[in-house]
Amino acid sequence: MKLYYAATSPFVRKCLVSAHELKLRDRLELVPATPHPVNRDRALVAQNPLGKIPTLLLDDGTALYDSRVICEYLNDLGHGNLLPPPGAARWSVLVEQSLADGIMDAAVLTRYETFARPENLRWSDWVAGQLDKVHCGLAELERRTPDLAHRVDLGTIALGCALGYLDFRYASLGWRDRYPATAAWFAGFAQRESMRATAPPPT
Ligand SMILES: N[C@@H](CCC(=O)N[C@@H](CS)C(=O)NCC(=O)O)C(=O)O
Repeated sequence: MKLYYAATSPFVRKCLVSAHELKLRDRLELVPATPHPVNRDRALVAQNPLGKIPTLLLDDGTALYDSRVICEYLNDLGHGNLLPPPGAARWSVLVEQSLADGIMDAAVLTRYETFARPENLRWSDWVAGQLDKVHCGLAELERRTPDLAHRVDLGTIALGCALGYLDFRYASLGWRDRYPATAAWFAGFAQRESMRATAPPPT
């Protein structure tokens, strides 16, 4: 299987951490991609019309996207338990994944606004709105941390990748001061082999 990827993408990292946890990492061939909302990577668009990573190309040519679908596919392939069986616990994990994906979306969109968009077209209120999503998301995560201990599933993996991305791109946010329970949980989760092996490159 080929995974269209960039080492900086938190959504790709979700898939790679899942693959590590499921002992499937060796089955993935990484294909570097250069996704961009304006200068679209046409080789990637040929597999995924949205031109986004992660995109997983199966051996029979089927393309799977986005990260949620890929993680669920890997979990099925590896007969894993990254998703609980149908019921309340599953909905909770899926909401945590949505919360984490939303934080990552807001952070990635802010990055595009501040680095990809020409300076004269930038809108500071829009950036402030996205960063408010990040903070409201972190506040909700802080309330949920008692439920996260000792869990490795698509909820905790996604949340770990969201926090890792904030450290990578937004170290100046200083989120640990405002969300100490989250910081304590992440200190342990970030030490997992799957997280260490997929850390973003040094800036
Ligand atoms: N919902 C998607 C989001 C993926 C995403 O936004 N990826 C970014 C890179 S981190 C991307 O490919 N952006 C290119 C674009 O927006 O056109 C997922 O979960 O995979």
